[in-house]
Amino acid sequence: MRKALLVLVGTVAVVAMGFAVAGLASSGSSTGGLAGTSETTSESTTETAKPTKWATTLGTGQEVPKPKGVKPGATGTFTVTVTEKGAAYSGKYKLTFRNLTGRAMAAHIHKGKVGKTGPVVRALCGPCTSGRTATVPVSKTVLAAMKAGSAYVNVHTAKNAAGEIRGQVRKTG
Ligand SMILES: [Cu+2]
Repeated sequence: MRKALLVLVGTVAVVAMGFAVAGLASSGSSTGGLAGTSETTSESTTETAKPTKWATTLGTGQEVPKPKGVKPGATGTFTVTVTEKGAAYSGKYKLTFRNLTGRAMAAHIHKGKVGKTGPVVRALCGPCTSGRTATVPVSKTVLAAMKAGSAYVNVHTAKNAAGEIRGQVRKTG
């Protein structure tokens, strides 16, 4: 009889300890452990999606072929912030230019190395006004070209239909 009671008490103690351990484990996992790990994961995902900044200064000297009848001080700037948007990207850009031979008929992002010409991979505007800001889709191809230093922006005029000022896009942030 006494032995049976001891066994019963022992069992209760073990069960109680079991609850205590289970309680610790569950409170531990909700405050630290797993929750902490998943927070870290989502933070690093956010970092991957952090917008990147790109820019270039456009000039007549970088244009290929060499533009004709250019004015002194013909120049421009292009900046773009690229943000991940689902499976694709969007780019908020600003384009400025001055001292061109005429109206800016069009501006594009082209794929091409310094000194080389290449196809348009993103139309920016046409005709264009200096100081323009807009948000456009940026494909993975365009972003890859930018990352590889193989993307340039140029502005076209009637006199220099192939492009009057140009700049190679570089990462700035
Ligand atoms: Cu162009």
